[in-house]
Amino acid sequence: MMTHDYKRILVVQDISCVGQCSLTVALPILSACGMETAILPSAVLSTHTATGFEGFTFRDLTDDIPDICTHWQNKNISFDALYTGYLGSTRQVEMVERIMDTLITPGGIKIVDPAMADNGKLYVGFGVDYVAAMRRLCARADIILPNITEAAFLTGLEYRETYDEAYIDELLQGLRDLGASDIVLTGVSFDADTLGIMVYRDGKKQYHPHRRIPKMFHGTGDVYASAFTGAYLRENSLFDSACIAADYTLAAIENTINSPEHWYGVRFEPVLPVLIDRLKR
Ligand code: PXL
Repeated sequence: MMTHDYKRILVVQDISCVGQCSLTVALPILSACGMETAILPSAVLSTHTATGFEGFTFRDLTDDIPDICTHWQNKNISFDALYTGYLGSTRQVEMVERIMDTLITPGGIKIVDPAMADNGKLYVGFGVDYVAAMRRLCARADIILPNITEAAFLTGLEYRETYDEAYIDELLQGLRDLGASDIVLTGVSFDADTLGIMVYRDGKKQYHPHRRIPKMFHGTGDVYASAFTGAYLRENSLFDSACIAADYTLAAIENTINSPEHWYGVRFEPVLPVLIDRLKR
């Protein structure tokens, strides 16, 4: 029997038609977690923008957003939570700030994945103005989910591949100084064999280490953030949600690692039961 709250969440991200990222990841994962999922597509791309898909199409939907939001307001449509990922333009980031004020019910959770960079580099198409706008959005969020690269861009601190806990503390402090509240920092590694998640809330840090898989997979940030959002909205604690999402993402990677033809994303769908089994009833 279904006992949990049935929540309606608004997800703002692009549609990458092929490539297993953003909305094609968020929708199935949040549905599996038992949420009603509404979408605001930020852009439509033929594929994602990573190496291997050169020549992708890109239609920015920024100009459609004000009318969509006005229609929703006229129909008294609102949302219990907001989850944002890859956005199509700097102006759009500002529009999402307005959505936080107008379309999310009071007390609704605002989760921002500042999906804009990885491995020390911004994604193709993003520049310093986008980073500045994303800083403002992160300041308004309840929970942000940056990786180390994104945290470095947001704080203006140097990106480092090897570091100690003092560097992580500096990143967390820098994010706090921006105005960010709860922080889930992904891809944190203190030795060669482990990777993990550092969770920060109310002056307290908690680390969830997990096995490091020596290969990068595209779209894992979106799998992680979507699973985290689903687990958190199903009333798991911040730390438990971070752990559940990490374990699920790892299962998706393990389900892909022996399929070299699947280079563009992770095969997360067949392992959805791993996520569902961990959610509170
Ligand atoms: O996974 C993040 C992401 C989302 N959407 C698009 C992307 C990327 C990462 O490269 O290109 C279009």
